[in-house]
Amino acid sequence: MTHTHPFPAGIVLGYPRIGPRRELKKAIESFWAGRSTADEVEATAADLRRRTRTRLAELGLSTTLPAIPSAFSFYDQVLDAAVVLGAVPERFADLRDPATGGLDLAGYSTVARGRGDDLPLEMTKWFDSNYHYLVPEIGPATTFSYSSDRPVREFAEALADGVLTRPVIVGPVTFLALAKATEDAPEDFAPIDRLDDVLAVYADLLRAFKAAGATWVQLDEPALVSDSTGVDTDRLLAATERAYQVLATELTADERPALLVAAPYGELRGALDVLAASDVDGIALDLVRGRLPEASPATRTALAGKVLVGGVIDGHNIWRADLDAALTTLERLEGLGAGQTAVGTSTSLFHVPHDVQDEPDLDDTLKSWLAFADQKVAEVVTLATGLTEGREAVHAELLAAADARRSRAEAAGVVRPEVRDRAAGLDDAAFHRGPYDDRREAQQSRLHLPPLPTTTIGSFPQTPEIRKARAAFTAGELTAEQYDEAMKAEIRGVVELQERIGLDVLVHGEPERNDMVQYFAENLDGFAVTRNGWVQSYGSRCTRPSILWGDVSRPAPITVGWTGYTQSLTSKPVKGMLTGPVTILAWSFVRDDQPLADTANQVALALRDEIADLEAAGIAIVQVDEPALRELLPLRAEDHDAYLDWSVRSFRLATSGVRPDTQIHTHLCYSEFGEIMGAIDGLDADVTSIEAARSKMEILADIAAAGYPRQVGPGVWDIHSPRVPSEAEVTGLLSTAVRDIDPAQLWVNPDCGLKTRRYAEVTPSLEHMVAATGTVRAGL
Ligand code: MET
Repeated sequence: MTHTHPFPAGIVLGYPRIGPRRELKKAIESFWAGRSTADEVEATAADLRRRTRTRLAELGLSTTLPAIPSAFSFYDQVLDAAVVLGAVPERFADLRDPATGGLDLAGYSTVARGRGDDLPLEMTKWFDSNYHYLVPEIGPATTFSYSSDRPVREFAEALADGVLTRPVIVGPVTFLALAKATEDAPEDFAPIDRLDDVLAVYADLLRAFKAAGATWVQLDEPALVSDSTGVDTDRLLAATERAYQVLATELTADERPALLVAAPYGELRGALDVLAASDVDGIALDLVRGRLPEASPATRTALAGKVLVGGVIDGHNIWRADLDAALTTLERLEGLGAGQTAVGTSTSLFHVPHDVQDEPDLDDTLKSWLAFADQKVAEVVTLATGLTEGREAVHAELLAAADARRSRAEAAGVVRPEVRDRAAGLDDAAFHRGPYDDRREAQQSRLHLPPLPTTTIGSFPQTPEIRKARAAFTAGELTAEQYDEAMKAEIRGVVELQERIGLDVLVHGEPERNDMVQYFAENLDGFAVTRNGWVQSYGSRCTRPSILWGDVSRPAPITVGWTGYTQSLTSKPVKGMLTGPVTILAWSFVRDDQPLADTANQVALALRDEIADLEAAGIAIVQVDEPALRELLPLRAEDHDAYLDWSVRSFRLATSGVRPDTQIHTHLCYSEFGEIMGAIDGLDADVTSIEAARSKMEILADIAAAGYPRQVGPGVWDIHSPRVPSEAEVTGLLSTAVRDIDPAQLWVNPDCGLKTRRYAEVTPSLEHMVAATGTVRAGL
């Protein structure tokens, strides 16, 4: 019943795995490219794991109690769990080792990345983070067997190195809640139906950990804080009860390590009572996103035999914690009477970069307000000391944290009255344009576009030449004038190509942008950018989120020069290209000292000014990209309306300052249109482009059914793969489209920007798109 193994006073739920210099990314990409062997990648990975352990120990985590997580992954933790369970889709069955059922590194990579017509596992967002996991495919016929001892070997490797770690694996309920049913599964099948079969393998894994000497294992169950996984709450709670009946009770405490169930990203609510009533040995709560629980008397009694980890250090953001407040929260958590109260991070630290001390370009004052992963580990250690030895023991650290917060609150630029006054003085009119019908007419008589106008989403290939020029400019080898000239030459090429192909609305191709968010961050006040602040987005892909630390304003026009130059080259309309406020927030580390809605409106006002300048420069169409609109949707349905309300308002604030004859476009990427249809309508954009090629335009039926009145550009070319769609294929998609919705509402464009593609794919694909449009137009 009670945990028999000692638990440390402070832990982190997980740590970045990509390496301070993206060592893992480089190693695995070189393996994929055939430049290194699997053994070489394994050696790099083992070295990285060892350095991580050493670092975490140096920072003060225990090496004799399981404070340090063993939570490595070559690609994704959900894929790792699927591999342990042997749950690899049928189309990859040949990759499995005939003896164990496991995958070698090449096979594992193939499941993650696909081969030929065998599509990889689908990728989707991990809770409300910007990390993407691979979606397991589970059907009635999926076989489960303990197929990979890799996690156990990694635990043993650490132990042999003198460090008792705590293995971390995605828990059974979350694994199944995040899985999707295989295509051949009957309608009424859900992956969670397979719970018992999966539990049998988890039991094998736990026995293996025990045999290897693990004292505690962490099972990550973030599905328990969400009502958006597709499994309804009652089913989720029943599955939780069953899962931990099997793993914690039926598998006795002698047969397995102690179990810590971690629930990052939100509040456990009813699931806390279920876990408390089970025989799991510990529960880790996210006390950054969630409130302190009001446990029932029964739950309090049950907690007396358990470890409760208070996740008070934010794993999601990069600000130094208010240690005093965190300690108070922990003291109140102690009041729940758990057998032991420990300190933790709210989530794994893999959402934040490694080390703020590794940022030579960041301003020292700004640096003093920040905590990346290593600083957060130190915060956990401080709080653990405070909790066990009393506040006095960490007096100096608490004071230093308070000083940093004071410095931040008072610093120039954090609060700028002129920015605040402008936002406070907005009236409702700032969020509204005139009636759509009037706008449509005014825009048509200004633009004279043919039916089914053709365009692209903005970016053209980021060629090696562009990257080289940017690197040379950053290194000081090119002057600003030379760099400008290189970009202009690129733009001329992109314009010529679009004119030759015969597109109706042109773009400049975004050669000057390293990244659609960082570019704006570099050009707005209130942001800072990092040099080494990489975080994993998926697989080997990393992003370097900017830091939004102060009140935002636009010191000077940003895109007007480039867009105006482009327009001067052509008589076709050129579409101005901006990133929307929600996406800028979603893909940055955002200040935590004011509501997101207020921050979004500051960004929106800066964009509003930019759009006004574009309009004044004669630009008739402006696209404001919001691919992250759906991404920030809260995990609990009850919070959706409030989020959609402020996010939609910020878009409208950015875009409502224009004349009726200026056309506003937006691009949303994802095809999950249905559930936020109301919000999309609320954006009031004249034209909305969306991803639709993979789902064969299914989305249009929903749009028609909803009576959506404005124009849409469903993507006709899936740009995520190097495949070139044939003219016939695009003609087919467009023929469906003109049947499903009024052709007067329809635009023709690819699914997304073309920056990751090569011209060898872009040129023929766009040619096919334009030719197909001609055919379908002729039939209208
Ligand atoms: N305008 C951007 C581009 O074409 C939109 C990208 S959305 C992820 O690259």
